Amino acid sequence: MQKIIDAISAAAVKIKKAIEFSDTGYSEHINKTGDTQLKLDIASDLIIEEEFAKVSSIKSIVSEEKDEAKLLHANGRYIVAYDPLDGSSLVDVNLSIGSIFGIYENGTNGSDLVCAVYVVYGPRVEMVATDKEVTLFRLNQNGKFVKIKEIKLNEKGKLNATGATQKGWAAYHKKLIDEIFAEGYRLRYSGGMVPDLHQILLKGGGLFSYPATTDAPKGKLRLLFEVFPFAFVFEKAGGAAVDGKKRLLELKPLHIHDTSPCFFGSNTEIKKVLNEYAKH
Ligand code: AHM
Ligand code: MG
Repeated sequence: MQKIIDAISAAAVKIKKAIEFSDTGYSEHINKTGDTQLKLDIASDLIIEEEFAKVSSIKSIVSEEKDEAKLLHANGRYIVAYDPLDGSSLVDVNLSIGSIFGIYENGTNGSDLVCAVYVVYGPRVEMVATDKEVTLFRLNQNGKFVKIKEIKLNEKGKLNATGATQKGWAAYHKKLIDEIFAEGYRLRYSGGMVPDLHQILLKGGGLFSYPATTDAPKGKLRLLFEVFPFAFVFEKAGGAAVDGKKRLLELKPLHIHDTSPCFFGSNTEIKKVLNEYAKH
């Protein structure tokens, strides 16, 4: 496992350079989810694939930017699913973006996840990885990630990150969000799930929601490379992650690019979600 985390660290240093200095324009390719890929999405995907190709324990990779899973080492043990550059459409406005990795064994159901890692490219580059605990690392001036601290969520937070187009929200979702704001929560939403969730984790808690909408009844965020890894991080940090009715990590995708409505947060906020959604 450490070799996989080292490969992610090496890829992150290269991706950070690509973000800073290479072309931020669009390519002519459209990925499986229907997004036109940025040249940076493709470059980041290749950087990660090159690093993972050196790690013999990785059997196959599944990328948001590839239509199909790709075999790397037939005798490998792990399947690594990743979003090479999540939130990449925010590069042109110079907001923070990230890379997300789920490391699975035997299959790619939520219950097969054994480790989750993400990297935030912000004013500083940080990496969060799960072991028994959730650990925050920061890139130092020598190009090495050094441990900063363990991340633990409080039982209740103060932030409310509300995703998806509001005109497509169900009335009961709007009621839930309005009630949370009425309790005094502050809005925090950049449109990049990595920095938005990182903020909730580091500021002690709150709620991030990306619900089903009328135009996207199964939500937008992808189970394998976005939803499951963050569900794993939130649970390990003492919080919770649900689809409205049940634990996200109990879901079994039928296809590698499947999506789900998702809610990540500290326990108090997730209980509110479950209570409201149980009525519908
Ligand atoms: P991407 O993988 O194409 O970058 O899309 C995922 C991003 C998430 O980072 C973010 O939470 C979400 O899309 C924002 O979507 P919206 O603009 O609909 O709120
Ligand atoms: Mg993404």
